[in-house]
Amino acid sequence: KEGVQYYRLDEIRSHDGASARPWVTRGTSVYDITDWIPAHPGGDVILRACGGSLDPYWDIFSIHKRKDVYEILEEYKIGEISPHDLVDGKLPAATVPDPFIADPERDPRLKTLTARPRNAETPSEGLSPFLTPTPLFYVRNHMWVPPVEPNEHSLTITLPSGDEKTYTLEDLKSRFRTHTVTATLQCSGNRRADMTRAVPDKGTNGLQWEAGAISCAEWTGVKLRDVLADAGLDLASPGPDAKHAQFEGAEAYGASIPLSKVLDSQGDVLLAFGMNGAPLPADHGFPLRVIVPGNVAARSVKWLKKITVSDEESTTQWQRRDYKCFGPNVAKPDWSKAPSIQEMPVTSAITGIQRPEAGGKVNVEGYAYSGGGREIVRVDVSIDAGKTWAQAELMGDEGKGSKSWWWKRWRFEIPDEGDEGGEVLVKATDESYNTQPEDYRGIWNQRGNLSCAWHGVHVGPGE
Ligand code: MTE
Ligand code: MO
Repeated sequence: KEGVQYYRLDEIRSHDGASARPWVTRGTSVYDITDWIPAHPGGDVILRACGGSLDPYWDIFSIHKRKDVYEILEEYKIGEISPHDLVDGKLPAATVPDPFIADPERDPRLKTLTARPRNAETPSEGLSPFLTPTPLFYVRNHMWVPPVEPNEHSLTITLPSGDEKTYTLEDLKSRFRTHTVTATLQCSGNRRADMTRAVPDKGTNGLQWEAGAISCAEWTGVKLRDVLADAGLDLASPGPDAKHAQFEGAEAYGASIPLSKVLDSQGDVLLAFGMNGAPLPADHGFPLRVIVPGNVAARSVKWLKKITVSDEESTTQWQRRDYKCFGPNVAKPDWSKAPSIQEMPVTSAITGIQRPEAGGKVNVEGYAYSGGGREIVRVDVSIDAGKTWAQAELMGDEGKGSKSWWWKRWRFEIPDEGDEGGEVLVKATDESYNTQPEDYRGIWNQRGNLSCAWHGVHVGPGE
């Protein structure tokens, strides 16, 4: 074509995320996006695609597949990929990067919702023990598992003063006291499918998790407050600009928590390198993640690279948008008007039903959990639609940590299920006497967050 500038793939590759002028391709077009990067709403994540094709990334971030985004990109077009590098007018598959190259093999027993990125819930058998077997721990990845070299991995901490300090993994392991904390992680979308079924006229947006976007493990690491003190933060008077601890993962995910949670000597916020007595697996943040016990799992940032102590919350969409709740009447939320979810409300679920071979009693079991380290004090079960209740037996599990950061397992025997069986309902109460709402109409929100109404499962012959 007349006047078209063509570029070879070798040259495009040299304009990667580390170069002075990063380029990307989309289809067969080439763009110099140097001037767009500072304005990119998703931040630096776009650098990952530079030097190659945007297409596999836009397949993940499907938000980009819109006319206005295409138009913005067109402003930066500088030419076309040379026909010498195309086969049948297209880039050969081998030259298109696979963002998921470092994703590990997964246990086939996990219940997969999406494979790329990996989102999978713990199956019933994994919800039964107090500590979830690591291969069955639920996985919630917004993007790919970032490739990391443990020997090269480091953590940089920036304080409001501008002071910066970088730690290798070895520094963290050798220079600080190691602690082990038992903590349940729960996704804000756990049990979203229940809300969707209960309010079918409105539905919810997001992954349709059943009751398995929750798991419990023993985490080993060093206390973030110890490391912040070493980095130069005055824990007793951190100053007016020290309000939030922002965390960044190696792929692009980020979130923050109030600094008060870190400073609390009973807050138990860990920089964790161990899970259930072994190194963290790739899916759960290898080699380093933050564990924020008692808070929504979205704050426990995996593949941790950077911590910034700041006067404001993390600016990511995961802090400022997605993980918030609004009234059931709100269709288009003003995101700035609600606080980010941190401590989650009390919830419970039925996760297993064991029926004896010939008649007899039916054993029902499940979990109950509350945020903020609030211990579960009671689990109530009803087999007559909530007219009468009885108490389930709480298992005596005890974890490690300053507060009750872990779930409580419970079991209940149904004396006689009758000929037809029926619905078993469960609700839990925490130490602050918070309890679960009866149904979903009053807590419905479009994102389907904090879906925590009474849980019901049909139990009966033939189930
Ligand atoms: N950290 C990074 N870097 N990337 C992510 O996608 N997902 C968050 C949180 N930390 C996420 C992350 C969310 S929403 C949840 S629920 C938990 O990780 C899930 O932790 P898990 O995969 O170890 O169960
Ligand atoms: Mo989550």
